[in-house]
Amino acid sequence: MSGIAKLRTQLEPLNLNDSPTSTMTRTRSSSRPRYTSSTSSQTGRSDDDTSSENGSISYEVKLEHDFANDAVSEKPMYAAVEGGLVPRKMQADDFEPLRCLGKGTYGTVLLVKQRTTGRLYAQKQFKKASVVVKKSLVEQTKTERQILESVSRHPFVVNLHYAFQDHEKLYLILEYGQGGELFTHLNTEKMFSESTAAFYMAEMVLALSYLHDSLGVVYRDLKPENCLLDARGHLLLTDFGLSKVAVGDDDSCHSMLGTVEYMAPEVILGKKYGKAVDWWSFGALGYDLMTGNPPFRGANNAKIQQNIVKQKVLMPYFLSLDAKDLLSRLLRKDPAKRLGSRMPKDLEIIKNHRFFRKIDWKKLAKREVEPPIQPIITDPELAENFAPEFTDLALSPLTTSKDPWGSMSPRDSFKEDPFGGFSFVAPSSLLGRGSLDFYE
Ligand code: ISQ
Repeated sequence: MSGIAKLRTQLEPLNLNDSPTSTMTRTRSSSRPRYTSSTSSQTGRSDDDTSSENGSISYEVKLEHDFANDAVSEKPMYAAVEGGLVPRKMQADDFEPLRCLGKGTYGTVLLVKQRTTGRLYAQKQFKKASVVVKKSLVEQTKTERQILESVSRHPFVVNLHYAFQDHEKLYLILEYGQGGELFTHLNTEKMFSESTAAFYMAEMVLALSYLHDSLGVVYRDLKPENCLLDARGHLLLTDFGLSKVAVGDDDSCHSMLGTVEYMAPEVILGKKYGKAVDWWSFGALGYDLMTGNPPFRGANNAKIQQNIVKQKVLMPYFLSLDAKDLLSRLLRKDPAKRLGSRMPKDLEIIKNHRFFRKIDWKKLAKREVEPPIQPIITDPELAENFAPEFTDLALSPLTTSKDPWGSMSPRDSFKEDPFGGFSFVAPSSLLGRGSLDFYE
């Protein structure tokens, strides 16, 4: 059975519905201005489009039904009661908040310590109040959880360990990318050498092609901020809030989401689009890594979008012919002519491109290639590789308080709850990184 067919079999019982999703505006401190899309314009849809009133689309997974994919088994915690131990689900108080790692429109990412084990995780939390008011966020959260559940075993994708909720919030307990954002390291160095860029791009190729070919996921939000490094300096893709499982055979989507600078022309034009959008973003990201800037810039979103659609990409003189060749093939405005649009053939062309000539793909897949940047970590609890503007923030009492509704019966507290059943436990085999057998 193909990857997509398998995923579809897993998703069908979940009753996938079309429903509106939100657009995203992200703020981020940076020495370089970055703009994000908050528009949702749509044109050029076809009959197979699953569109909604505001033109945005997504596939909603109804979480009233608990979901555990093939790789997942419930592994309950135990609560002491008179006469013995009873199983109970993970809850926020099982994790001690240590610091803030980042904040976005949809919530906060905290560094937390599991009280029973001392293990460190990144906790992504979503306030349910805001989520419920803006219904579309429900879908975004579900999409993120759904995708994370499926992709957790990939060596270059942030691992989801637990997902649960209390009355107030939804929680994703994720692998902690101790090395911080690739973006932070790029800002420090201004631009990377071609061999450094080739390493990160190569790990991205493996993660992206896995998402596309095995899971049918269009990442859609590939940019430096979403590329974390683990403690050894290997890539970890994160932030699947904008990713989507392409359920249709034709592999096309129509919603307008994502970060403007890395957005493919067909997305901007509201045309039907598919996985080739990620190969454009991959090219734009590669350009950014090697030059210090994305390929198309402008004073505002509209100007950037106009440049992406119309402007010829300029290649700085210092790029090698190999880099220029690869980038210009990835940054073709016509998706049909773009490298990456004809898989699996194009994957081989990419991997065999002279730009990647020093990459040993087999070793890379096993994380056996030494990363070019070894993050400096004196104490993982200090989160030294994250921005002080976040890590120095005082944790709010709300963040650290116990759930006042925690003692309620599950039936009462989950009544009419759009996130009903939002809980997930990765099997213990996933709690370490032991799954490097993807490409053997
Ligand atoms: C994991 N580690 C650090 C930061 C993160 C941000 C978002 C998602 C996962 C993360």
